[in-house]
Amino acid sequence: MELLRVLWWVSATLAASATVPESSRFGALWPLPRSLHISPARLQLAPKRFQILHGSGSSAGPRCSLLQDAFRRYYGYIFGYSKWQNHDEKQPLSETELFSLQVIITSEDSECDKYPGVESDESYQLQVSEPTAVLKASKVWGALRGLETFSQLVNEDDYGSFFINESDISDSPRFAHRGILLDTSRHFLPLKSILINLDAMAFNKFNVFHWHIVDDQSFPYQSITFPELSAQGAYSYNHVYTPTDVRLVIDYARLRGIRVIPEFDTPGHTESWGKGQKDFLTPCYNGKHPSGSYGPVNPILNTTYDFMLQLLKEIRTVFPDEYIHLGGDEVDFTCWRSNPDVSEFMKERGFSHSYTKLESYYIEKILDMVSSLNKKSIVWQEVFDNGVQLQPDTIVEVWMGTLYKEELRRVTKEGHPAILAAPWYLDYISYGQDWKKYYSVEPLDFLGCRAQKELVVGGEACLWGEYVDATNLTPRLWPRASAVGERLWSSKNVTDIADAYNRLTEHRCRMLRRGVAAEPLFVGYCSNETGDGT
Ligand SMILES: *[C@@H]1O[C@H](CO)[C@@H](O)[C@H](O)[C@H]1NC(C)=O
Ligand SMILES: *[C@@H]1O[C@H](CO)[C@@H](O)[C@H](O)[C@H]1NC(C)=O
Ligand SMILES: *[C@@H]1O[C@H](CO)[C@@H](O)[C@H](O)[C@H]1NC(C)=O
Ligand SMILES: CC(=O)N[C@H]1CO[C@H](CO)[C@@H](O)[C@@H]1O
Repeated sequence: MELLRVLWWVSATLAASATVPESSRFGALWPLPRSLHISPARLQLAPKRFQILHGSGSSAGPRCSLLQDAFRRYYGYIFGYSKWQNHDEKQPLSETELFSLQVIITSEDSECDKYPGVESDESYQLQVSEPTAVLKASKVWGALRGLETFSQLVNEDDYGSFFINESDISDSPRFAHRGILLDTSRHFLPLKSILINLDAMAFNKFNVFHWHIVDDQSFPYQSITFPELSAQGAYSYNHVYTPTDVRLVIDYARLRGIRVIPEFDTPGHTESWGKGQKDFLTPCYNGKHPSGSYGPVNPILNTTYDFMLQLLKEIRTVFPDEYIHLGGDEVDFTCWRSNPDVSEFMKERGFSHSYTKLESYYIEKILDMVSSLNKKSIVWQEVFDNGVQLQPDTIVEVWMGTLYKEELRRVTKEGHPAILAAPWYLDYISYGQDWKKYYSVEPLDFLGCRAQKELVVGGEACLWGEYVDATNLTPRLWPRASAVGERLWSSKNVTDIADAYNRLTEHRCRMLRRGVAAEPLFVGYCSNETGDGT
């Protein structure tokens, strides 16, 4: 107790003495755009008159429902929370007025009806000056990011008037892959929680939902081909994602420029699969006899591969993304070692006693299946560490502990793309402002040449679900993940913690206003608050 008090006093004193840096006057932009000029000229917006619309010359017209939907949504974020919503709007505006935001998609193919991918262009230019602001983007994905930025520039004063400064912004992400991992196996997450977090992801310019959908504890994915997997493997018949649910998540994400990458983790982490798929798991032995318990996927049976091919064929059609995450982490060899049939199989193939060779044998087959289905794979780092023959474009996700810089060096030296997750395991919680730790990571701070650095496609904040369900998911994730969001979007030199603190504090209040129950960074309150956290 005493120690906590001291800690509190120290951090309170530090926070109070931090000077407010110049750039915090730029409003609460989060993540900070690449290039930003804000003028002192202030324009007023009248909610009843202001419009977000397609600009002339845009390749996306009113038929682009993705943008129509976004215009409605952002109009709501900008004006919808005003406590003055119904006050008399006839009062004359005292200042120069901004009448509209025109959104112009410049390239011939707006990609309005497509799904976002790792190559998607998210860049945009935003010019705010009277009488109309112009948002230009090559594709709809950049327009979505620019709408978010525009909405963050608008401020409401005490009397319910809305203002924006004349500004000139040019922006694009530093990394292409900016992900959030949610785990729906350790605890089932209701659809509503997933959707709210997709909203929050868009507010922070994240673009990948890594859906760790199944694991040892439960199998909530309802397969069309193998309905028994969830019928037997889910926590209950209520705890499943039907094909309609999955469709909804993918569509909701697409409208926000977010990719959905499902993870079907094998050969470990598969206990729940065994309930609905006979002979899929390895029977463990106690001496000469089966012990009744089961281990990882049984890699010695042909039926295993027949099943996996059928399942992957379904996954390929259900999830439109170019990538499937195949897991491959933390395979426990104890059960394989106990099983005499496995030993026999290994002897026949000359694996001697190398269980990593057996694991590789399995994973290489699965990787080949995925590429024969014209998809690409992501795997956890052990797959690379164990010397599995990867496809050249297989992405390695680096997650283990403190030696991640060395791992990034080795993965990229072999020419593989990498995603960094190790410093961003948000399920680890502690006292204080751990967002600063996440914020201070520099993903490219490892030994390697330029070509190696270019292989780092991005990173992910991971919220594993052992201690997380719908009650605490959102506050545990936000705004801690926002720190990762800015690190992956903004320029390398955006590292001023005091400035970030000021902007993030306001950004968190904005998330609250928009219905995301983000926890506080530290002491204080949110002004202009209408929802929780008043
Ligand atoms: C925005 O405009 C107001 C009013 O003119 C001014 O006080 C403020 O400094 C401007 N903000 C920036 C970042 O220039
Ligand atoms: C499994 O498949 C291999 C190769 O296709 C074949 O040679 C082998 O006989 C099959 N084993 C069984 C038990 O069917
Ligand atoms: C970061 O670097 C860019 C380009 O060198 C520069 O324009 C920008 O002002 C810098 N930003 C910060 C926050 O130092
Ligand atoms: C975001 C927002 O509307 N902020 C306003 C909250 O209220 C204060 C005054 O109490 C204004 O200065 C802010 O602009």
